[in-house]
Amino acid sequence: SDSQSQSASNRKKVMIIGGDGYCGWATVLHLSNKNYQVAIVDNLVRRHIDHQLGIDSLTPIASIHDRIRRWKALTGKTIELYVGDICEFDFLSDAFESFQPESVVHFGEQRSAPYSMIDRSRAVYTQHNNVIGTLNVLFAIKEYSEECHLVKLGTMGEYGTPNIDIEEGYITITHNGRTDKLPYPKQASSFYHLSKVHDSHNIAFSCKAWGIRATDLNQGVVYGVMTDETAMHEELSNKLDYDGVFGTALNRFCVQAAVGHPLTIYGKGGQTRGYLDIRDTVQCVELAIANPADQGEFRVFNQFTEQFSVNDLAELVKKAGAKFGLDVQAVSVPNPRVEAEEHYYNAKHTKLIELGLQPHLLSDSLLDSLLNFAIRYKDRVDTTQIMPNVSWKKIRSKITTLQS
Ligand code: NAD
Ligand code: USQ
Repeated sequence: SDSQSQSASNRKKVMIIGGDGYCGWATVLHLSNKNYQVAIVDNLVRRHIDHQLGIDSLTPIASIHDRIRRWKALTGKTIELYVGDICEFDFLSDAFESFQPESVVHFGEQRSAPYSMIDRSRAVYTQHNNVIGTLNVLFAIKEYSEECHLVKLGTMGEYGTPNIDIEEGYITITHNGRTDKLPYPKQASSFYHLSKVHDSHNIAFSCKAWGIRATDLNQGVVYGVMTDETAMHEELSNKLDYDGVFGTALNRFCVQAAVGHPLTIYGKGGQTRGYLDIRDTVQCVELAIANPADQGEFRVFNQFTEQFSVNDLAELVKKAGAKFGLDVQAVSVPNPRVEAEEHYYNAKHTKLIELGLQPHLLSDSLLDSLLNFAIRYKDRVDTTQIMPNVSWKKIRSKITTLQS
């Protein structure tokens, strides 16, 4: 009816690039549930990479088409789908012209540090995919909708681990008697993390040169699997990576505990990072969209809720496991990465809280539910995929096959 199409056109239109991925899928459903009009742009390359490497999510996940059909059947809400590669500008510009987004949330990158360190071809793929994809998004915004707010997923890893406090994007420095507010120094430690630094520079320049608006969300490591929406039906389940290439620290430790594999602490385990629950990822993105940057502004938020060292996480998972009768052991394995294993770390993260973020801090109950999930699906775990098999120092220009 007219009133229905009227209300549809009043609803805010959000394009979610990478909407078939871990953070993206949870965000798609959350925003659709909040009555945003949502379109997914994704070339499904992550599913393809998983096939190539022989890895799989802990949880079974439905195809993108089944996911969208199930959501429609349960809620009556439509999610539009554009399958294609944002590195192809013709495809991306067609999607922009057709959907006319008011915000674009950009999750669509190769996001594994180990993957980017396998060999030259994966390093080049990662930087090409991420840097050119983001450049194309910037050009699409300039060409089709200069008002459109870019919400870009960056990473806390852009800053590295400096021996001073980490600020949110900018630092005020006094040098030889003069003072300026400058971009916070970047010291990323993989070709993946560096791709995000290059993106940040390209976005900052485009905001200045063309007057477009952007928010860089420097996200910490995400943990958890369920959100209110993905819990509604099996076919809406999110994926959970636990393998040595795409799996991240706390998620991996819960799966390792469930299958009786010693927790894999790399080196001394003092590596400290910012972490957040996937339920806060979706909240933060919603807050960024609802409170857009000004025209010409390049805004940076540090998106995490708590800091932990790898050793802290291992202790927490050991304790939680004991409640399930699991005898969780931890081992130090030779660190495959080049990174500081004992260091100062104190990163600001107040801007999203000021906008209204209500954090889900890591609690016993979350660890219990994540462990429960891992135990429920433990027969799906391929234990040969758990140990890390990508070495920062052994990277070669020759094509490398990963043998487990
Ligand atoms: P993911 O691999 O699960 O999802 C990424 C999605 O982007 C996939 O569905 C993939 O098919 C798609 N994609 C990749 N390249 C594309 C291209 N050229 N065109 C179209 N689609 C493309 O990753 P994730 O864990 O959901 O991460 C999403 C974003 O959040 C990434 O930018 C990542 O760097 C960032 N991030 C993730 C974490 C984390 O812990 N998972 C932490 C901090 C930041
Ligand atoms: N680590 C272990 N044991 C493991 C796995 C990891 O000790 O089994 C250590 C790593 O050496 C590292 C830390 O834990 O010091 C975090 O590693 P991770 O694999 O959990 O996360 P990382 O490689 O940093 O990448 C992940 C996402 C990436 C995102 C980043 C946010 O894959 O997309 O950008 O988290 S951040 O760490 O803040 O840069």
